[in-house]
Amino acid sequence: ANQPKTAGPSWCNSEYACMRPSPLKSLHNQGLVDQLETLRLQRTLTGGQEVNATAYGRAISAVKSYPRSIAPNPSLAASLKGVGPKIVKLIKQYYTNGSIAEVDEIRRDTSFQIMSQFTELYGIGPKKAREYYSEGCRTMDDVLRMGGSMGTHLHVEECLRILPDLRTKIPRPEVEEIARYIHQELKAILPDAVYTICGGFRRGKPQSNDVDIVFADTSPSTRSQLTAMEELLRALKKKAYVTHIINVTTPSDKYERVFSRLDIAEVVVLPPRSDTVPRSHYRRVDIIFSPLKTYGAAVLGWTGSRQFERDLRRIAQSRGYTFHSTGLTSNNDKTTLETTREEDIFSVLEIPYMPPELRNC
Ligand code: DGT
Ligand code: MG
Repeated sequence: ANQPKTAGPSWCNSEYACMRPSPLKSLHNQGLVDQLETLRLQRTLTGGQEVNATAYGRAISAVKSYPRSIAPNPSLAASLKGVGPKIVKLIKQYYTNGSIAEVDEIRRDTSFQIMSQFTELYGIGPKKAREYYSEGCRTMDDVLRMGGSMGTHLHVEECLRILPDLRTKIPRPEVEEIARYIHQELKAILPDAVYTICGGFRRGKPQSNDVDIVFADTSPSTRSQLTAMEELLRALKKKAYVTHIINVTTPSDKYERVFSRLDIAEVVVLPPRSDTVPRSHYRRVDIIFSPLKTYGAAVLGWTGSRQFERDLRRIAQSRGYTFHSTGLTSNNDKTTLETTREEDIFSVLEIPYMPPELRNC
């Protein structure tokens, strides 16, 4: 059997990030994590380097799960899973000089600043950000006028109007208020609907970029899920709570294999002022409807982090399953297991349950 290396407790040496407890912020090495994050973002935006964004992602995840300070002995970074010699050199540089020279350089670079801002726009990935930049775009305004959009249904002027709000982070009490409001409306359609607020909120982030809410109907319903979603959106629009519907999808639009149905509405809401909402902002909300039978998979799949999800899928494959927010499916007989609770998935895969606050890999 593999002996744990010297880096720390054996679990922090797992090759799967989803098995290593990873807090929101590293208690002892967050300064280093911030520096590596800049390198990862820069590699994502420019692409094609020897040490690419994925490699930095793995290294960041390893450092985040390391429960002690690396400062007294930076050489031990070499024993962390996913940290190669090139990154070890950078880590040593960080602890010797207080920063990584290339990071300082990147942060000063205006093209980097501009392109990373573009990717904050909904629907703009690194490739498009690069394209817009090389076509001469320097502001969000430029991008929108060049045809960059927040979903096809919004006009440029409309995007520009709500964009400053959407770029403002959402505090936790408002996230909860939004979920409560939508659930209240849904109860008129599905009285026995339950919900979980997923995404970064569930992982403990103090502020979120959007709200991800997974709903399930706990009573056998005559109404189809998609009809319920349509009715909900109609009701919310009528009250002017939902102001924009960016997109409504079912998995068949996105994936070839549909395990069980999952309907997603990407919307913009404008919560009215209240005690919890001192000033109204437009907010991005993802409303997800899951069958109760696979509710655990939907909640697990929508909680993230992205690195956590990536490695969870790898573990699932190694055990003969395919994991997706629509369910855990056996690769042998293609049956989708009943996973009403998240715990069901961990137990089938025979891995320890990881609380959401420790899934920030
Ligand atoms: P933020 O930026 O504060 O909203 O942070 P997160 O971590 O909530 O990021 P977000 O909202 O982009 O994604 C939350 C999780 O949901 C993420 O780990 C992956 C998952 N997710 C996001 N988009 C999709 C999607 O279209 N389909 C599925 N199945 N999962 C998604
Ligand atoms: Mg989110």
